[in-house]
Amino acid sequence: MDNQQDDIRALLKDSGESTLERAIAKAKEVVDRLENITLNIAVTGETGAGKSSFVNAIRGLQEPDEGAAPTGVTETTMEPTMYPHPNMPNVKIWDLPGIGSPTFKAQTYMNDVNYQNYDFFIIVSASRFKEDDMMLANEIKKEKKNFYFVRTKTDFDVANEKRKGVTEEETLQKIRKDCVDNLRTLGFPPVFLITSHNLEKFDFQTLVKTLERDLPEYKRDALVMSLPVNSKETLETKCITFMGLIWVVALISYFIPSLFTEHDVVVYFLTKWYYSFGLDDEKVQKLSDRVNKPILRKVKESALVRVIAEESLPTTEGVAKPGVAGVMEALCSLVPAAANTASYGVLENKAVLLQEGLKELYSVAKMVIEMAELK
Ligand SMILES: Nc1nc2c(ncn2[C@@H]2O[C@H](COP(=O)(O)OP(=O)(O)OP(=O)(O)O)[C@@H](O)[C@H]2O)c(=O)[nH]1
Ligand SMILES: [Mg+2]
Repeated sequence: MDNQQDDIRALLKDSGESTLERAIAKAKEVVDRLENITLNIAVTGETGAGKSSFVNAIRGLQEPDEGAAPTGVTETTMEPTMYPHPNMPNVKIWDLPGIGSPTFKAQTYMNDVNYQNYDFFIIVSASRFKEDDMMLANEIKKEKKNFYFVRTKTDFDVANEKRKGVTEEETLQKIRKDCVDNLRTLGFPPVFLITSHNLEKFDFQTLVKTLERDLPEYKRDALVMSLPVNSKETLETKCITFMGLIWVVALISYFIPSLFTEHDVVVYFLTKWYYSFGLDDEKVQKLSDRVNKPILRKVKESALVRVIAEESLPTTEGVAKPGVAGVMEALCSLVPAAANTASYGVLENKAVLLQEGLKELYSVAKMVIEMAELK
């Protein structure tokens, strides 16, 4: 009993509330928000700039993956098209038609694309930003929404210039200067250089950090959760965000498990984190193939990963639904003090099991990054 009191005190401390009732109410609020929050990201720019490729990249997809946006020289985006995130259907990335196309004139563009629907805009260009891009930025500003200039296909310029003996650093500097000069009438907004073919390179991380900084807290968590894992930094940000939810999951799981009628709360969240860390077979296999290393085999050395993978059946609703018994067993084996699955029902063990489960998933995901030699 004393242990349980200590444990409640620890959970209360993490919740920042003074009473158990208030902490439980706050945990419920956090879960409601996490489950129901939507994040709508608009991607726009002129025809052929690379909008659809960027939409795919931030969803961790590329053609010909199922559900990827069509790309290519003739695949013009004609209507605002919504692409849900593969594991988080509430995160929606909108592939907008290019501004200035015959049906989407600059003057009426914002209304034509229903600007109110979006949390922020990414304005993509593969060269200099044009008059239309700047006009759009001004319109977005008037509506008090945020916009971010993304200069894509940087890989292409770097490779071209390299052939002429120009270093990568010099090329990046030249593009940056060119974009900044070009956008001076807007007060020198930042420009993020990226390539949709490889988000590990150039400024993608800086873009993500900027978005995180600008978004309200609850939207930020949805963004962090949905990001493809392509660096240690992204992985750490995810892990810190999930660690901050342990008190929430532990309290809900113990006091109001009925909140999730169809799921065990602990298993549900661990499965979400497993997907968010990019540990599902499909993603790991793709990476294994890309870098030609047996990463999937290594990942399967973790009993927790194995059991989540074996027991989960991906659904179109997003997160899959693994059986509880196997996951419990794998979790308990990570915590010597909770050597049997009966202890799973005890409040004082919930937070410990969750924490150890999260640490295990994090360390496997870190190993994946290291094997794939991503930074
Ligand atoms: N090298 C390189 N090619 C890219 C990049 N992004 C897009 N492309 C290529 O550029 C072409 C056009 O890309 P899309 O993503 O279809 O461009 P879009 O803006 O959606 O085009 P529309 O829908 O026609 O307006 C495709 O052949 C892509 O493969 C990139 O970052 N690097
Ligand atoms: Mg397109």
